Amino acid sequence: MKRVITFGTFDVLHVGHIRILQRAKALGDHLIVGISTDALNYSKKQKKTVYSQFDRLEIVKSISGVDEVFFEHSLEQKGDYIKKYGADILVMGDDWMGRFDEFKSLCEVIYLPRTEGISTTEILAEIRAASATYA
Ligand code: C2G
Repeated sequence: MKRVITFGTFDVLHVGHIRILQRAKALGDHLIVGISTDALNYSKKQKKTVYSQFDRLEIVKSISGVDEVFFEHSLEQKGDYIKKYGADILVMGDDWMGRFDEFKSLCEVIYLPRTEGISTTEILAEIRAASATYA
């Protein structure tokens, strides 16, 4: 039984999020997903998410292949989460390349290529542009 852990904000869920969760699950048998809280996300990106942490957690929990979800309160606690959930593999998108190598002492660390051409930021920009057009 290989336990895989990954983390994210997963705001305005899109195919890039879905694919990294599917590929993470394919590396093991049990997928655990840490959802960054609204406070952590604000501290990281200085902007509010569109969906609350509770909605983002519920949405990710409903994705087939996701076995467990929890709230990620700080980037610094990753080692504790890896130990608490007994993860064998930490998976992140390659936009985080090298940032979590320190955890190679605890588990395998794998960076997967991001899905190009889609991001929550781009989606929100398109919606703003569209609403300006039709306003
Ligand atoms: N992702 C992807 N392709 C995209 C967009 C995102 O593969 N087009 C991946 C990211 O690389 C990340 C995951 O989807 O592994 C979640 O992305 P975000 O919701 O943007 O989360 P992020 O801000 O990277 O938060 O502890 C780390 C943070 O919680 C990660």
